[in-house]
Amino acid sequence: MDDCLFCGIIEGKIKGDIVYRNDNVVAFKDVSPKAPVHILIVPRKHIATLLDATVEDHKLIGEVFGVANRLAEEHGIAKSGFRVAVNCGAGAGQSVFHLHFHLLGGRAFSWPPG
Ligand code: DGP
Repeated sequence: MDDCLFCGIIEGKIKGDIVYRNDNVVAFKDVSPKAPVHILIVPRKHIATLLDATVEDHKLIGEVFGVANRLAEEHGIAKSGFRVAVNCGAGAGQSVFHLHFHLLGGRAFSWPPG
């Protein structure tokens, strides 16, 4: 999608610190990290929010969690614990409307999140 920031990063039109890519998913460091490890795992397909994902997207979303596990291992946060979070909608804090999964680790997290 032309005016989408994350589509721009995925397509290489906008700079991003990419740590992983395959045919379906791209992962890059969050520009404003909230933890020592903060990576955004983003389906290449433009889906605005989690609510917009269809049954056809469920396999893709499953793949995202596999990528999260892999990146957690690679970035040394698998054993200490990590969080995968999705903000769905502005009310939940979503600011970029291209579905993405936050992979956070490297510090202790409280629950519930603020
Ligand atoms: P959310 O608030 O859940 O929609 O998360 C959006 C995240 O995207 C937020 O943590 C900051 C990050 N972000 C915003 N602009 C950029 C950018 O230009 N590059 C990168 N790498 N991350 C960005």
